[in-house]
Amino acid sequence: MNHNLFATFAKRMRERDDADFITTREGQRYSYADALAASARLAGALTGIGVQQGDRVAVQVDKSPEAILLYLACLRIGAVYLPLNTGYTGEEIRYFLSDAEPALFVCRAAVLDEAQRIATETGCPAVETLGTAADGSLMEKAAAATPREDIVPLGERDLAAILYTSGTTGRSKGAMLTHRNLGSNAETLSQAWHFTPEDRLIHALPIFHTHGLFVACNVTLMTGSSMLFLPKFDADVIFEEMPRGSVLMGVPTFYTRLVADDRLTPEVTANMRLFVSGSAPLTAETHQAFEEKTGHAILERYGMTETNMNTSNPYDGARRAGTVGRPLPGVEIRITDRETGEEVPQGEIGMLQVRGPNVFIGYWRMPEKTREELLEDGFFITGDLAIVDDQGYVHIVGRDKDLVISGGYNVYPKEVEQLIDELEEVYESAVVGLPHPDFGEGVTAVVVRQAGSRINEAGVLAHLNGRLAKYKQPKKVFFVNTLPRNTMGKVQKNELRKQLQDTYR
Ligand code: MLC
Ligand code: AMP
Repeated sequence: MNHNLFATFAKRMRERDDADFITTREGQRYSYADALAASARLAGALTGIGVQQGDRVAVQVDKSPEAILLYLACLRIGAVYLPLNTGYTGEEIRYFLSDAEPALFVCRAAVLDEAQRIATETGCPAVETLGTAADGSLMEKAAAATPREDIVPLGERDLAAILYTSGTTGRSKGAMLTHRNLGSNAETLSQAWHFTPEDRLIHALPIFHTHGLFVACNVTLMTGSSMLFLPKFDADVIFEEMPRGSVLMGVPTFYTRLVADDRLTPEVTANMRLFVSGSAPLTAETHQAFEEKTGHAILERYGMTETNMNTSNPYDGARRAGTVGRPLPGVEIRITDRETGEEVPQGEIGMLQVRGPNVFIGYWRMPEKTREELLEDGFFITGDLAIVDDQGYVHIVGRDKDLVISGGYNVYPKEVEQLIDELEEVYESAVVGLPHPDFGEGVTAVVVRQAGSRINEAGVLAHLNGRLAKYKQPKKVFFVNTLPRNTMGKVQKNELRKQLQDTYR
């Protein structure tokens, strides 16, 4: 049996033939037949460039249908797709390329010179460009290439993608996801959420993370439904499109913005059958306000880069505010004591661990990190604290990892602190997430100056600019004389969060 996920997709794509796969408001349209043909041409281009089975293809491009076709082309030939946030700076990209050693880096034309320089420095042999109007050197090569209609036979553990996720040490880890990981989750979700070929997903998420790439696109491909690709979340456009859409997937910020808008009514959402939220906690208030204004209960689910989706509120049945629902079919969870790893009694808070065909196979070239987090019995330690209630619903009550989630993007404080601490004028710093009305949590820095230093907020931010993606940069910088510490000398971030809790309210 060929475990190549593309073999599963191709079967459905052939059945759906001339039906819409991806459309845009600018008039681009790929039917499933078009997507099959275009992915074969792109696969031919990749082969011509020298990309072979198992090679990584790093991609930092603006959202476009062609980026998804490139993802499909990689699957087709067994290359490993490595999407990168468009916000990453050159310095961040240098790390990813040197760690992943891709055979090809696909970038935006505007940054080609810099990309070539970084590729040379990191030993990446090829750089191509891809634009948002089906343009760029990669598309030119695809037009001239001999299409590869074959689908490379693959085993269960062959990699489909590597997605980098930041770590508590400040060094990003590449989560290795297999064809089986992605395929099993797409199949499970399409059934759990009752997807049919008639669905039209309003796709406003970025396509370099699990949510917008795998949850949204793989579920669509699995069912042969269609997606309207929007460059980004824009409430005006969402309101215009909802009467022609059936599903919206979003991070909580999408929903807090929609709820705050007078245009949110039962009428405008009448054609929609499902609103999914995830990637960060959706507050019970937003859930309730959305239901009051539209009659739709948002379906909240819980996942991670390493695991794809683990739990989901039910399609039929109570979608309970403040919970992430029950484990998806095939996914096992257990709640354990943080110190001993033993399971705690039902109803008690503990570390959430998950196991299933959705769970990744390890961190790229980090066997020790993998052993720390992926246990021998197959359970993965999520770093999330949870309880399971008497009806089996999981409540995520906190995080054991030092992580801020801002508008659905993860920011590891360590990475920001290390950069701030590089400044000679800074003695030390602590970065925390504070309640933020729009982003859920706002990245905030608390800095202790060196004696005699006068560095201010602008000085700190200037140092981060260009080194860190914009969304990781603090929204505010505070200066204090000392950081609160416990008797072990550890900075008490809880204390800082308490003191500064009203900063953005
Ligand atoms: C943009 N900015 C952000 C930000 N997004 N700052 C902090 N956090 C964010 N998430 C910056 C901009 O650069 C800008 O800075 C300013 O904030 C205001 O921008 P905006 O125009 O209001 O933002 P917008 O473009 O509307 O983007 C907000 C957003 C977007 C929430 C729509 O960030 C988004 O689409 N997030 C989705 C992230 C996602 O897909 N996560 C899934 C991860 S997968 P300035 O200074 O230039 O004005 C995962 C697993 C799972 O977690 O379970 O799904
Ligand atoms: P990432 O590493 O970007 O995949 O982010 C995964 C993390 O996002 C999880 O470990 C959780 O902390 C958080 N997360 C995802 N979905 C939810 C949710 N519905 N509720 C609370 N936290 C969530």
